[in-house]
Amino acid sequence: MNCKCIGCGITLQNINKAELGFSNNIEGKLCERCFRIRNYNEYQKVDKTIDDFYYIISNINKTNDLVLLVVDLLNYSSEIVNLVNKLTNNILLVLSKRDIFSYKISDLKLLNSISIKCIDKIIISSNKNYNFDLLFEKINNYKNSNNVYVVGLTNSGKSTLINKIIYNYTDLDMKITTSILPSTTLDTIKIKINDSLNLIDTPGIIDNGNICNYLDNSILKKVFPKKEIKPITYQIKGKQYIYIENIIKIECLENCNLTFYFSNQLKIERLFKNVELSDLKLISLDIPNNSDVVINGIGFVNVKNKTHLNIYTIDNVDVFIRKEII
Ligand SMILES: Nc1nc2c(ncn2[C@@H]2O[C@H](COP(=O)(O)OP(=O)(O)OP(=O)(O)O)[C@@H](O)[C@H]2O)c(=O)[nH]1
Ligand SMILES: [Mg+2]
Repeated sequence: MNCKCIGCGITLQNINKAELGFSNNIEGKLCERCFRIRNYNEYQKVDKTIDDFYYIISNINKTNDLVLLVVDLLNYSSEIVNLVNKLTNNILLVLSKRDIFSYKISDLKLLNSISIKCIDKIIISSNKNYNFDLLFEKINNYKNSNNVYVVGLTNSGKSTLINKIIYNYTDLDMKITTSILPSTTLDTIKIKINDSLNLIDTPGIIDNGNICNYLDNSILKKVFPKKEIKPITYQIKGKQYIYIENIIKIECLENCNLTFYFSNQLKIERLFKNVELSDLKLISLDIPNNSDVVINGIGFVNVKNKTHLNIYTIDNVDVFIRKEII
């Protein structure tokens, strides 16, 4: 019988150390990759494609089961809309990582910033165990059968959410592997929460426009906010440049106020001089009043008064304007 890794769902094998799922002991519970993430914080990137994921979605569509769609507000992109359009099941929208936004901003405001077709929505924080009783109640109210799928983009916090439900509402002594790297969960993992509820974790969909796909582990560690983001405002006078690590440069050509909602671990610098950064592409944007400029996967810049910005970032990364959410 094929045994699956309880950390990431991959089928265990003891033949090829270089292949996914390797474990010396295939009757054991964890593959070597999960063991290394958990014990040494050693991350091995995995190349997955969107097709691997849509195969799972087509199987979910064959059921009538409830889907929890987990969305991280720092990573809300058109890929989520594509995903929703492909799903035929009832969706309970779960906005994750509430803790990274100040509690002065109301839940309602954050919830209203996303409009997708769903039967209900809720905002939670797994780190702070925020709103889990209500989430659990909603899951039980809306489920059509014993099975409930947990889907979303990579890194949206699906596995961490399931771990919190295991911790809060079961006596199970187990955890799914979680990490800062995209594609931590590699295949479906079915967890029996009680006699009438199984939660099924799924591999996250890869969003090619997300900057995290193109960053080294050292920067990735700083990209994900571990606590509340303290926004930083710059009053720009004349021509100035803002640098975020060496991965984003913003050229401001006129007076404006820019407020940055990025992890405070990232180095954000304002300079009067232009430093050439190789391999970054230019995106030139005319920004209307009260807008956010979203740099997919890392954060957004709030702009109150209309202005023009030249944004340089890594090729393939989505940069787009939306109506401000805060
Ligand atoms: N601040 C904060 N971080 C969180 C929260 N939930 C998850 N994270 C972090 O988000 C990252 C991704 O979490 P995972 O649970 O592995 O995400 P996932 O959706 O299962 O990712 P894949 O398996 O790759 O699809 C980890 O670094 C988590 O610690 C939360 O409530 N607050
Ligand atoms: Mg996962």
